Amino acid sequence: MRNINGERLWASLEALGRIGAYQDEGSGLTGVRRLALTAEDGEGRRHVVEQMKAAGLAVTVDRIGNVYGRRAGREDALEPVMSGSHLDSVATAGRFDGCLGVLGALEVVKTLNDEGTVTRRPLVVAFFSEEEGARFGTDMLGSAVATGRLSLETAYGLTDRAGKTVKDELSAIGFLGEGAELLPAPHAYVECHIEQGPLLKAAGMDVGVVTGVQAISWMELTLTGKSAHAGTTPMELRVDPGVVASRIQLHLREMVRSGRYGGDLRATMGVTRFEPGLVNVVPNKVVATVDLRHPFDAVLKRAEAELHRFFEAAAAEEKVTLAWRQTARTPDVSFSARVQEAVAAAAQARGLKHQRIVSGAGHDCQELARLCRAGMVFIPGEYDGISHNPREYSTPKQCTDGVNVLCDVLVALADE
Ligand code: HGY
Ligand code: MN
Ligand code: MN
Repeated sequence: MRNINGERLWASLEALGRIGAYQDEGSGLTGVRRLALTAEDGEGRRHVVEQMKAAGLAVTVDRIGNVYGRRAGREDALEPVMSGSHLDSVATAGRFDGCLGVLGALEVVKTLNDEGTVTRRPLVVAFFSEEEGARFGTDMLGSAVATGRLSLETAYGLTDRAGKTVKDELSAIGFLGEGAELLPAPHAYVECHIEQGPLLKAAGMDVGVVTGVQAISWMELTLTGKSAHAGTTPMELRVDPGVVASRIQLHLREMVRSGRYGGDLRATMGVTRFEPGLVNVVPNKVVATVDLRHPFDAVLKRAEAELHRFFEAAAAEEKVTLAWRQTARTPDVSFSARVQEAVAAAAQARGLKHQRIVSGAGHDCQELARLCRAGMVFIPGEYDGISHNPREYSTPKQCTDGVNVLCDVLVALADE
């Protein structure tokens, strides 16, 4: 049984974590901020590309900035086995989300290089653009384009809050590649990722065998009212979009608590931007986002329908104009039973405690699952598995265990 080099993996996570590092005022911790296609993301990408090349991989960049590092197989014409994740982060990130999947796959390659093993099939290490959706508004952007769910034109036209487009920002960081964006189906795809939640650690597990991903719905609402003086304007004369945003927020909590959608509906209003955003001015505009998730798409659809009815009615009652758009929408996805079995068998063989788990977070793997047999290896996180936060932390042993299992699964699939 081969073992990856855990110290080398950990050092690579720490080195990448220094790119885009920032001092988080709230926690006093050092976080990571590498929003997609920013200069920091560009620096992180170049850092990993250098390591891919140093590991002997042939690197290509496609037209949406996805990067693939290919390692030849004994029968090099066969479809490759692919593994990877993303390097972009939210604005208040840790150093494991996405990075463990990319650097873990690279560590598998380095381990195979060290022992001179060449797998039957080629191996490809990948990272995809804007997985988080935190800057351009829709998640799994690069992998959605690579697998045909979103068109390149749609992706190129997405803009950030400053009106900068994906295409221009790809060009600005030097990752507007020439490779065809539609990915030929790999033989299989496996991604190692932190759980980003409390379940595995609480259950005393070393590894999560991921069965799939829950359904996700993102909406962006623009509520327009009438700006006015906060002191002189009588309440009955106001048209206040802030009131509608607050009513929607409270209704989300009522929907969750009502039990109408079982106990698994998750609802988040992550963004509320008030304009002009001044203490003594009734806002004239509020931009708000809603993130709704549920393990079953049919139930999420019912929740969406109720929410749409509610925010239309609340806006009308408050005489506020409502415009809204769907910014991300993915159904629940099930992962390959074959890959799940391989993950479970590898964990078992290593004496690692493991259990099945549904992913609460979206991942590039759910896009690849439309192309080929796909699955994920989760590792537990400390501090209740907190993520999208500088406190995100998994131990060197947890990372090594996860990447060892990843290695076993990739080699098994690549020798099929
Ligand atoms: O939002 C998500 O679930 C993922 O982190 N992009
Ligand atoms: Mn992630
Ligand atoms: Mn994330």
